[in-house]
Amino acid sequence: MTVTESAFLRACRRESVPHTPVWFMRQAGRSLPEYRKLREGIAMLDSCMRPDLVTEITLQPVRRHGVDAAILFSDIVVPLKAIGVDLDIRPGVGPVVARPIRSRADLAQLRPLEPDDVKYVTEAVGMLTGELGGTPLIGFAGAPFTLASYLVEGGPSRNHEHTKALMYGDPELWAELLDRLAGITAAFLAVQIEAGVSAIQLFDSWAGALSPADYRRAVLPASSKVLGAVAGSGVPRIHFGVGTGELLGLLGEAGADVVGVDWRVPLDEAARRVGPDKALQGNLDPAVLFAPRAAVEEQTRRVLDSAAGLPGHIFNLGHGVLPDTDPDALTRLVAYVHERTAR
Ligand code: 1CP
Repeated sequence: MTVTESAFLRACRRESVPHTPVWFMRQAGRSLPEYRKLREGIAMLDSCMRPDLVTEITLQPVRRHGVDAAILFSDIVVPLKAIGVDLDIRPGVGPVVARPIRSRADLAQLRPLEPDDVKYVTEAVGMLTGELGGTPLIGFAGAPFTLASYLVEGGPSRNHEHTKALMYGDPELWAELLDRLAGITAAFLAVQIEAGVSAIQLFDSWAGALSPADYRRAVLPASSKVLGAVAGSGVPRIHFGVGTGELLGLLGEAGADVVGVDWRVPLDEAARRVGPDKALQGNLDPAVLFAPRAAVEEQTRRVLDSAAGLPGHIFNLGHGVLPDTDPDALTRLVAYVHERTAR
């Protein structure tokens, strides 16, 4: 089977599929013992810059679970690190930024991204497309709002208070910050597409913190710029956020071919909110995988039933795999979705 005719890409294009394709956000990573072993003594960001490690870590969940797509092992802050922003990924915490961006002078940390800044990404994608055969590779980037949250807060944040203070308090500086991030993100996605990824996902993980009116005014223009910049590439664009039930229509409007849905809105209702001509991705609650097998299957059937009438469904979790998830539960889930949906 060619990549172009894979179940995953056919579903992105809303064509008929032999079975519902499945992959998991954060399918590579801490849930896998082979990942933990490989990462021993190597810092997260260092591992992202080593094409041999990136290739091996990306392939691990494909081999183990038989998922229908691979996702490049990287992180949303990699392009920021690549342009020289002083940041680190701390174990058990996440991205931490040395000098948070709060003023116009701080914007000087953000110069445009050149393809040469991320040669290791180009190299890793090249190695992976060789190894993956007919399995599509998904590239990704963080959306401007989610990246801005890390940059303005200086690290992970529950309430995004500094970010919102800037957004409401200095709309001009905010627009400039998001516009620069949109340029960096678009360039980072273009590098991955040029290197051979088959689809891209824009992660606006924290956009659910915003009201629809604020999202439309202060965030959508920048995300549209990113998605518009890669629209002509022929590569499907997945647009995802968490807690975005009230924003699903706007995520689609920003320019997606596939809208990612978390577990809070059933897929049939999500389809009504997103409107026609877009595929959907989701949306099993990642915590369901901690329940007994029969309960996992019951909840999986609920997701599949709510997607039954829709052309274009990619099965996924509503957010990333939780670190303590039993990897065998993931392998069983892939097989179960394939069996239940075989046509
Ligand atoms: O040392 C480690 O192992 C650190 C854990 C880790 C891993 C495995 C981090 C730190 N990032 C990653 C990889 C990663 N990050 C992937 C891998 C590919 C795959 O899915 O298999 C992806 C897609 C990301 C993207 C990412 N990073 C997002 C968007 C997706 C999401 O989960 O919403 C976000 C928000 C981040 C920031 C980040 N990086 C790492 C952590 C722990 C976090 C979240 C911190 C927070 O809660 O704010």
